[in-house]
Amino acid sequence: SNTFGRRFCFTTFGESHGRAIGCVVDGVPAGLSIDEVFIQSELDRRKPGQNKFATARKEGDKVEILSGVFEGKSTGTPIAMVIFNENQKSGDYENVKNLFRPGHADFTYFHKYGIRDYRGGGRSSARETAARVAAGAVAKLLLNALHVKVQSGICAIGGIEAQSYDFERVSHSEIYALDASVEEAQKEKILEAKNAHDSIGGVALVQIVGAPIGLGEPMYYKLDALLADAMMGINGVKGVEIGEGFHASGLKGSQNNDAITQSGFVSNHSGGILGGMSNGDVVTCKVYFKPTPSIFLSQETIDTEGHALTCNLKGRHDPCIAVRGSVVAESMAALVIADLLLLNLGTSMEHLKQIYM
Ligand code: FMN
Repeated sequence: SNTFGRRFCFTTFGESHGRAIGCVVDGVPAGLSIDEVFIQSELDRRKPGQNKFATARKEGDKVEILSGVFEGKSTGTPIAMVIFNENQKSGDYENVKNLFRPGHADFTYFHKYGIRDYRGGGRSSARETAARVAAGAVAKLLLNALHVKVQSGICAIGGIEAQSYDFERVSHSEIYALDASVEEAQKEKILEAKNAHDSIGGVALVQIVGAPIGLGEPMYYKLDALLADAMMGINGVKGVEIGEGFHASGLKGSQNNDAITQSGFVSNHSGGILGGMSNGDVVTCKVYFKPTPSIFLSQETIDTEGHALTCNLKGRHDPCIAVRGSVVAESMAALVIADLLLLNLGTSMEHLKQIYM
């Protein structure tokens, strides 16, 4: 499916080297101020070609709203947005059109569908994630109106981990680093990989601040399950941790439980989620990105007819997808919370009476 969400949901369309990409966001309540400058600024954070730590593909990523907005406000009808592709270099992909690039979706797309747009990875290209960021920006507008904040940044690159998290500095960092004390070493890791014609993995941290208690639907639409679904659905994401995450499996209950006092939770190992529902504390989620599959070293592969080949890639690629990926992860978190906020409305008679009586 190309659709995500139940009440606040979106569908994306488009390929990397097609005419355009875009999304249709449905379920946006009427009367939300749609700040186009803000939506564009979110796309600008994800857009390629901004510095030596990202791909050199230059895209303006100018978003155009086609429907669902009148006199600056949402009308309760589907909001369609389009971003035209500008800087495709499809010639770069001529030599790989019949072969399977290692680490890419070529192999599985070919076997599943028997046909694929090989130019720039087609639909499997992370170019599609620009549409998610556009949809996420609308979700963020809704969250802003309800005083819920979503923030993200890079906590690790190539195993170099942040020791502290400062979300205020992320927008001033070329790699969206959360910790100034390791930023240079993290940048060095990226450049080292890039100069060796290779790539490197990394980890983004996403936080949701100010979410009310009770977001998440037991049993099968839990907040943690939904966040994992949203994050694992991002290209190149191979792991998601909530709160203490994998580390909790090595702890004792006495170390991992968050004691509760009259003034709230003493710690936040739970990552703000208990029983699949937000507990009012900061929701924390770590998103693990693999290294970019496109590297400029010779690799072994086969073609669509099964012949053994050496794969030598051309083109322009992110040396570390986690950096721009962190913006996508933040957008997906906003989309999850917007969906759950709307789903939560029918939870109790008290809610319903507040709305209808
Ligand atoms: N993969 C590349 O080979 N080159 C890129 O320049 C590239 N840029 C990406 C940018 C972002 C923001 C994200 C989230 C991913 C990027 N990827 C890139 C990753 C691929 O899209 C992804 O690894 C591929 O589709 C295979 O899917 P999988 O890794 O989820 O299995």
